[in-house]
Amino acid sequence: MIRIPLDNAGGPKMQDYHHDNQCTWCDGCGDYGIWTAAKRALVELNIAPHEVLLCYDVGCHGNMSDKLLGYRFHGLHGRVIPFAAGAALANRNVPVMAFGGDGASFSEGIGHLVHGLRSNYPMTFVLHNNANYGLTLGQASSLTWQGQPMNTSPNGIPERTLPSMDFVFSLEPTFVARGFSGNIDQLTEILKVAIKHRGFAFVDVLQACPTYNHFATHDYLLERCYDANKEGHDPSNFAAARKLATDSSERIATGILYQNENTPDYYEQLVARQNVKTQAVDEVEKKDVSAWMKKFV
Ligand SMILES: Cc1ncc(C[n+]2csc(CCOP(=O)(O)OP(=O)(O)O)c2C)c(N)n1
Repeated sequence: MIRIPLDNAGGPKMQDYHHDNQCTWCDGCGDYGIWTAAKRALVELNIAPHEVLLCYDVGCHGNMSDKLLGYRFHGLHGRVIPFAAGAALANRNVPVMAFGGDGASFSEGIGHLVHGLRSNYPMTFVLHNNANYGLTLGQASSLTWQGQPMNTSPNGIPERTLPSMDFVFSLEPTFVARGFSGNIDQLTEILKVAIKHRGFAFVDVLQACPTYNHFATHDYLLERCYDANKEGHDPSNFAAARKLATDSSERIATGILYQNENTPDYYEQLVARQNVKTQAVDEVEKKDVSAWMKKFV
């Protein structure tokens, strides 16, 4: 069911974000759910495609850049956070969403994730967590369960699974949420809050990958995921949030796990930008640097 609020009758519609490009995702891929929730969240926040920047890196998830309109940047594998952060700091009037896979974000791009979290850049980061490297045909990522047979490691990999949520919480995040690609209603609500967050919003989305992930399947997630907010979890309680996020042995807590709107974002802490009315992009101008260059020749 597509649910568009009546009060945005004159605002953007779901179809405004639609592109006719054919989807390359497999049938049953969780990316369909994330795509729909992202579209719905933007529409329900009355954000039109020309008012948002959507950033992607290489991966199955990155192919969403062909399917979801908006200003889009599709960059290198694992590098989505730096270029999205740069854009978010250059123009604070445009909300920035970055989408990354678990392979890229917890291996090639893990350094960027560290600095995204500690810097509290004003942006939303959506982790497409299918627990494997999907686009390159199902290699084990650092979030694949240890010992799980995968395409290039039929005996499983010896490394321990990276405790991603414990790692994220160790960096004192200001916003952590977890969604499930099979619960589009809840994910829409999570993304709406994340997009409005003051700093770096980390949204872990557990997603089905029917082709390569035969362990945390759609049914497995459906059975275990529950809405922690509906069960009374208070997102201002850091210790409780960390405990809920990291203990998924029996049931998997989803929803807004931690939210702190009191910490200034990176830009707000830049002394040089205080009381500056313009955006950095407004200040771009051509300068003649030939006199300075002469010093180097
Ligand atoms: C630095 C770098 N490392 C590896 C690759 C090859 N590569 C491209 S996509 C991809 C898999 C992406 O997996 P993930 O980030 O988990 O996203 P998914 O496809 O599962 O959505 C890999 C390994 C690359 N392009 N660049």
